[in-house]
Amino acid sequence: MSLESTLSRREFLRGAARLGLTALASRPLTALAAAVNLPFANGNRPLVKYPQKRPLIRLTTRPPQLETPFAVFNESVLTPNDAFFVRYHLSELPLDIDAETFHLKVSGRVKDSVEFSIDDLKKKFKPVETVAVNQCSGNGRGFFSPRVGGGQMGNGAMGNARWTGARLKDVLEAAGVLSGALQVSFQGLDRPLSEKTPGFAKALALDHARDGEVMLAYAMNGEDLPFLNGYPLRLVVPGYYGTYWVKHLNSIEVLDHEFDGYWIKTAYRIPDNDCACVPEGTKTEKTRPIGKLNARSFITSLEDGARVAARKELRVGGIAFDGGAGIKSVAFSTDGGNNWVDADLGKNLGRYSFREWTAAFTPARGEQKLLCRATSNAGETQPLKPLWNPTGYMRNVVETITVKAS
Ligand SMILES: Nc1nc2c(c(=O)[nH]1)N[C@H]1C(S)=C(S)[C@@H](COP(=O)(O)O)O[C@H]1N2
Ligand SMILES: [Mo]
Repeated sequence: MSLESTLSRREFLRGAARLGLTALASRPLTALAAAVNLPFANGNRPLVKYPQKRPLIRLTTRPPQLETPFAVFNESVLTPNDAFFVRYHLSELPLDIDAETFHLKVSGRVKDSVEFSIDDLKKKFKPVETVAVNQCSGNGRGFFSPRVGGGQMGNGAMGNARWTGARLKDVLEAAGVLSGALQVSFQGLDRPLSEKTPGFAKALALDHARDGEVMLAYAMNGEDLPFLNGYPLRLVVPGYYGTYWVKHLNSIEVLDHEFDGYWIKTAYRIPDNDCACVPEGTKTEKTRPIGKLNARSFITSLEDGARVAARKELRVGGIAFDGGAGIKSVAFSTDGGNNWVDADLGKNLGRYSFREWTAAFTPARGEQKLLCRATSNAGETQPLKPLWNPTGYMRNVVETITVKAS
């Protein structure tokens, strides 16, 4: 039941106008002359300005899929809302959302089916805040070799924000979860173009849903969520890949059985082994649903190919994160990985956040290969060679950039 299909085109446009999103409802968006070249085959992408967003790297138009230009990650440890990446699977976006009439419905194995407005969620439940990384499972897929199908993204399908909302635990408690409940499913208001495509729904185990950390977020970095990041309400699942962070969330159902929707049963699955990987070019036999983020780190203060002054000390900076153990250390190498030093870690914004790091570097004349490698408090570290899987998920190889000193 798509809301849009029950509305006339005129009403639809009126709704979009209210949100200032007519540019999304009609076709042409201000295509800027600018473009970027992601460093892999067919990596040429336009930089396009969408409502509430600065120019971002466009992967697809319908639905809009936008990647954050990598330099943004050097701007601030919290990714600005207007630069935060955008990922959708379905084409029909709920441009007619009205925060005044919007309701989140909680139903299924509960004492009472209940509905909450955004105002209810703000007033009836204690607001909580978490800084957490939202990263797409396919972040960096464009670098897979051999190449794999799916959105060919660079490393800009991630972002770190301060999320504010109600604890899912508290909202489930208010509805009264009944015995026999096993999982909780979530669906948003976006819809497929064709009835044959399954709506975007995900599920979590009941214990996970009630862990006190999973959140119904109505604010991001102190402001309403941008429309394209799930306005007016989204699920935030700290430490887990973005696929679980359902946007435009209006329906929660408590299930007495295991959820068997397409987006968990068929899509977003990884090889069921320790590395979530298989030999290059092979298929996956046994799979499980994707789960927590693995450890990653990036140099953000210098671009690959940057020119630096020789024999002058500079500080190299970057970010690191993992699935919630928190970052213990970041090792930094300036000689292609032969020698490593411990970087200095920046302020700790919580174990789900980007952690900034810096390290001193005095370049010798010529080319230098700079690497960084995060280790989590759980002892997890990044592989020196990329791990491969046929869906292009969970890339976390140690990244290398080359700088030229003269
Ligand atoms: N309703 C809805 N929620 C969704 C999706 C979607 O297609 N529809 N995509 C998911 C995926 S795969 C990712 S990576 C994140 C991206 O969040 P963002 O667009 O706010 O960056 O949203 C998730 N939530
Ligand atoms: Mo994703």
